[in-house]
Amino acid sequence: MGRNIAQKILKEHVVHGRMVAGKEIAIRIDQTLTQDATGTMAYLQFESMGIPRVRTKLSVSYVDHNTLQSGFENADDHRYLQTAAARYGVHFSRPGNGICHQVHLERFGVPGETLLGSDSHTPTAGGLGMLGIGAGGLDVAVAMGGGAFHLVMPEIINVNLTGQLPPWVSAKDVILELLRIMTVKGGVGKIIEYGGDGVKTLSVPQRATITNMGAELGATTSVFPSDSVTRAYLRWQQRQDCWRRIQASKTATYDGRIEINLSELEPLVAQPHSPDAVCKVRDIEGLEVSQVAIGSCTNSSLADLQTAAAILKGKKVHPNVSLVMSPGSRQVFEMIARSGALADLISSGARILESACGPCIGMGQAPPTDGVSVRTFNRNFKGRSGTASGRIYLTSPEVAAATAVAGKFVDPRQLGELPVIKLPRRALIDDGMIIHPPEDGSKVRVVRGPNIKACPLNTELAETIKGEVLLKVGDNITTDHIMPAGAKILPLRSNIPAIAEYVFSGIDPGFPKRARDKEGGIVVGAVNYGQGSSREHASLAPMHLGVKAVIAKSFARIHKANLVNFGIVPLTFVKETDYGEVQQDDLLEVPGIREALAKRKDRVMVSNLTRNKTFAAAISLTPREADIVLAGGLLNYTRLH
Ligand code: MIC
Ligand code: SF4
Repeated sequence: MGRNIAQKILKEHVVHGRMVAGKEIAIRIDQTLTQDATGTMAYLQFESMGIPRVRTKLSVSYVDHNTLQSGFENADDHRYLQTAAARYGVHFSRPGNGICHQVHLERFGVPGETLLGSDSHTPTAGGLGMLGIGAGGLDVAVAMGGGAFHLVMPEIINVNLTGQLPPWVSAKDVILELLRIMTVKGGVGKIIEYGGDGVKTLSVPQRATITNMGAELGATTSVFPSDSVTRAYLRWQQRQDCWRRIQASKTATYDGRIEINLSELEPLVAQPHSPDAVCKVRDIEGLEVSQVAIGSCTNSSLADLQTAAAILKGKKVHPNVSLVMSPGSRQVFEMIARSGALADLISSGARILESACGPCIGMGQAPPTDGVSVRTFNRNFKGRSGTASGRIYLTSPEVAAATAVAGKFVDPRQLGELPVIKLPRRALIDDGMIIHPPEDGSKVRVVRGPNIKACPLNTELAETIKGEVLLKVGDNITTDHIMPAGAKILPLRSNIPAIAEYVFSGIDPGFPKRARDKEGGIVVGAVNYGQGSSREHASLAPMHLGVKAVIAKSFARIHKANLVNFGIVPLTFVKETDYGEVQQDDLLEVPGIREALAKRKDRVMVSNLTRNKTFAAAISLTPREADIVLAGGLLNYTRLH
């Protein structure tokens, strides 16, 4: 039987286990990427392993998130990252060079290779036929040290694309349609593999928009074939040497199939506060907006920005709208500057930001109170923009640009012909903002600022867990809820005791104090607990506050792995109705949890001492994961093994 693309790439990299959906496998990692908000912890963890130099084919450290330097913290982190990169053999992409995923696609991604990144949107590289997977910083640190990456073999879902996108309809609408069909939890435990006749009509940046936002499906990764379009893109980037054809065999099989006819799509929008709350733009036409933001790793390719500029050319941004634009990379920035598109954007009244994540992670540009903000980004979780009452809508650059002029939602198809944009024959290649590590970095002094504190360690798992329910939350709680980001909190990413003071701050500001007063406890979650960002701080900081276990209806993949990595026990309700029986402040006890994990049991009984009831909780951990939790996390486990 022939293999599909995901199986072909995995097969070449698997070092342990059988590729059977649901079973644990370990894969060799060719490349890693880190960004500054997760990178400092990742390199601190790498340093604690005592390995002199990275053992990957290529590792890149990007600075793109924490670029607002309102205090010394971010600047110190950048200096730490730069010196650590030189010391340990990592390429360093300087601040201003662009968003990790966009730059990686342009300059480093290789079809058929594996990429592990400490950022959930690492699957962007799937647009090139690369297998990019997001993970916590500690998993990336292990991969940098040459260790394999362990994951549960996902199911592989084929999305069959037919037809061709009509004018004004874009790649963003393809992934929004898939989010509408599958929801934000529909991709958990799955790889989304694109195929069909429609694929050849999509450019690599368009494919990358789609694979980027596959993260919002909860998917392990998403991947496109590597075909002649991929080769043309790599040639454009003067990197054709790394191209190889990767296509699914004719006889390949899949665990599921979804059909999307590109010709039938129309402009779509994700409404507040979830990327899967998708409707047609025409259904909300006329809704007034106060901000439009074009950029982020989802939609800031050259074609995206040229298109937005062409729509805005000769027009002025509506008086009630603030339009901001952040290019995805310095390559794109310089190219729109040279083509004149930047001048058109400036003349329309757009506020030009640097080439970085910016408003996407709440680094400035918070919308006004109750404001409607239309963004070409990938996440619209409540509060992520920095304004609790802000209402964030996710759209394509076409819809965003048209809306910026109108001051209200418009279906851009009414605007007549889509302006034709022309891309230059060659991309502008200048890697001058990427610092290559020296051959021998052993003499480089790694510089740590005062805000950089060591990564805390957990203790071995106790025989029994006993503690109060510190908080009970509902479905689809994101890691932005657990460990918020934004301009104020992100600078504390290298300082766990300080950042821990903000755990759950958007939902329940009293959480850290309560956790400390009660000497820790348990968190109760519902469906898809921990979706979104890969930030391991969403488990490290609760661990620091004494959280011992999270009992939920189900977990998002990366967050569950991060809980395991820091020795917090993830348990799931066997009977979902038991969720209703537990309330905040209830005193719970899980006797014999240590023995249950050691004996590989698949369930434990939890006693609710407050209500005099018991319920069953499932333990769905691989033997390796169980051992990691027993040891009190992956760092302790690695020392023992
Ligand atoms: C995000 O989009 O939420 C981030 C910020 O890029 C995160 C990483 C982080 O929290 O630093 C992600 O997607 O993993
Ligand atoms: Fe940056 Fe936003 Fe992309 Fe995360 S989703 S990497 S914050 S641009």
